[in-house]
Amino acid sequence: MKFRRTLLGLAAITAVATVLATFSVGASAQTAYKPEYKMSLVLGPPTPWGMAGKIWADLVKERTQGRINIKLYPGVSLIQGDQTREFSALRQGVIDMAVGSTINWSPQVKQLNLFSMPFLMPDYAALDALTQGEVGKEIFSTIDKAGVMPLAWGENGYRELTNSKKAIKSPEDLKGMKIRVVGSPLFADLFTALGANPTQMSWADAQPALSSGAVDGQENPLFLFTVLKMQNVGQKFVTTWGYVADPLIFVVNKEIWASWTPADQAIVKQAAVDAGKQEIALARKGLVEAGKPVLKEIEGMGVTVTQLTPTERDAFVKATRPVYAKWKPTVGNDLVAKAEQAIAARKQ
Ligand code: X2X
Repeated sequence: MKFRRTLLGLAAITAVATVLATFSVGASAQTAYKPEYKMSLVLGPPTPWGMAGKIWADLVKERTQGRINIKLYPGVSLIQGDQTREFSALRQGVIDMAVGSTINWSPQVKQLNLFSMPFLMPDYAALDALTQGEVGKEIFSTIDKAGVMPLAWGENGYRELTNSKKAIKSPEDLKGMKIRVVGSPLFADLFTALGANPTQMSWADAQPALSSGAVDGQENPLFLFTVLKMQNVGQKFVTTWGYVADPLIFVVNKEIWASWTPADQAIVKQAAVDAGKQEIALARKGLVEAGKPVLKEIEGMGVTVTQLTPTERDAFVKATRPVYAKWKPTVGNDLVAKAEQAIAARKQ
């Protein structure tokens, strides 16, 4: 009897010791919190994605009572402005967290080119059908496997064409025009197929290239056009063609993620989801209301806005079909097929 009691006592002591050890590991992870976490952004406030980063950082600070303190680094300054290196830097821990564009991470995560497939997503419902459905989940698991923790979706938006030369209504109008394009080679293929002369460069280099006339045009969401006052760098013509839209993704470096308690992880994730929702509404403001007030605002800046008719738009769709076909296996035949199905089945 006495022997049994001793055994039970020993077992109890071992159990208590194990629990204590577990707690102290938890506690040491907590004390390893950094005084400040670095968030990378291509564009700071007042652009929608700067707002996304700011709302996220503010919510996290408030909800963790300052345990997690995030500083914004706009202009992708942690990687000297080279936005195509953002994903690798996140993986390596040069960057702790980011709200970034699918386009900029496409060189490392080929599946993210899905959102740059020309004329895949005809409207916001199509974009939402992807990000909020099975396709979105699959993309998140791909990012996770690629070594970065994905938490929520945001939005840069539909990318429209602007230039300093003339109103563009057909691929012929683009012939020979020098267009600045973003990081993924898909865009160079696209503009080459349209007869233009694409040059890949970072956004940091694009602004001086536009103002000096080294390039004639570019493509970016209209929200950025207004916030960055692109008419002042010679962009006098806008064509709304809605050929691609890029979502933003809220992510955290995996080691940083693992250093936080489960409770803090949950807070950071929920804050990203909440910030994403708010930011998507901001990014769509003026574009989803009747008459699209943003177009009026841009016209008010002395800019000619061309809205393509369905027939005019079709000519661009046809001219870029070979690019769609070329990139489908790179993005993943199954993933593209799933996306096409989700879009066909979307609620409008
Ligand atoms: O460089 C761009 O055009 C921008 C700001 O939209 C991206 O980072 C993809």
